[in-house]
Amino acid sequence: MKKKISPSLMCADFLNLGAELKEYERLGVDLLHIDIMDGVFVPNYTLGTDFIKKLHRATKIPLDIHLMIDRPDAKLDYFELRAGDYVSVHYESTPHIQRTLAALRQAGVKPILAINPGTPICVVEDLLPDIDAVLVMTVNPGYAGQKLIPQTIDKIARLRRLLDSAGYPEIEIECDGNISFDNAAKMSRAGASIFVAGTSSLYIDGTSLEENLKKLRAAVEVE
Ligand code: S6P
Ligand code: MG
Repeated sequence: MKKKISPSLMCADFLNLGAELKEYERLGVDLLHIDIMDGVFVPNYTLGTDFIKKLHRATKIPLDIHLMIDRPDAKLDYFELRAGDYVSVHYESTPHIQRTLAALRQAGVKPILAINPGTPICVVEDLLPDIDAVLVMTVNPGYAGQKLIPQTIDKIARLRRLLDSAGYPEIEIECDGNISFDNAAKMSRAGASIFVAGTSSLYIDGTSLEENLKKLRAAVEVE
C-alpha cells in the first residue's frame, strides 16, 4: 500500500499559504488535511467551508477533510466535496454513522471512519463495506501540539489484523496526532499508510518543509 503524507493545514503559515501550496505541488504531496471543528464535538474552531472552496480552485491535490463536528449527517451539504477527496466522520459524532458514510460514498468521495483514542476498534466491524479507510486518532481531537497516547500504536496493529482477517486488506489506516519522525515509523510498522503531518514533523519552527517531508517519507518507508 502506498504510504501517503497529509500535511495538516491548521498548522500552516496562513500569511504564506499560496507559496506553501505551490511547494506542496512541487514536492508531490499526496493529500492536504483540513481540520473542521465546531466547538461542540471538540473544544475548538479551526478551518471552514469557504476555505475548502478556495483550496479546490487553487490546487488539484485531493483534500483530506476531517470533520470534528456534531451530527455531520445533517451538515454534509455545507461542504463542497470533489471527487477524489477523502472525508472522515467520527463514529462518536452521530447515531446514524452508516447513513453518513453511505452519503459520502454517494457524493463520490472516499468515506473514512474516524475513531477517538477511547473508542474500541470493534466499532468498525459492521461498517467495512462502507469505508475506504479508518482514521485512528492518536491524540484526543481538538488541538495541534499534543502528546501521543502510547497505546494507540498497538491499536493500529490490532486494527490492521482485524481488517486483514475480515477480508478487507485494501482498507487503509490513517493516523492523526503527534506524528513525529519516530512515531511515524512505529505507526507505519503497525500498519498505517496515511500520516497527518503537523507541528511534530513538517511544521517544526526554523526548519524547511522540503527537508522535513523527505525525513518523514523516509521514516514511513521502514518495514
Ligand atoms: C487535531 C487535528 C489534527 C492536528 C494534527 C497536528 O485535533 O485533528 O489533524 O492538526 O494532529 O499535528 P501535531 O503534530 O501538532 O499533533
Ligand atoms: Mg485532523
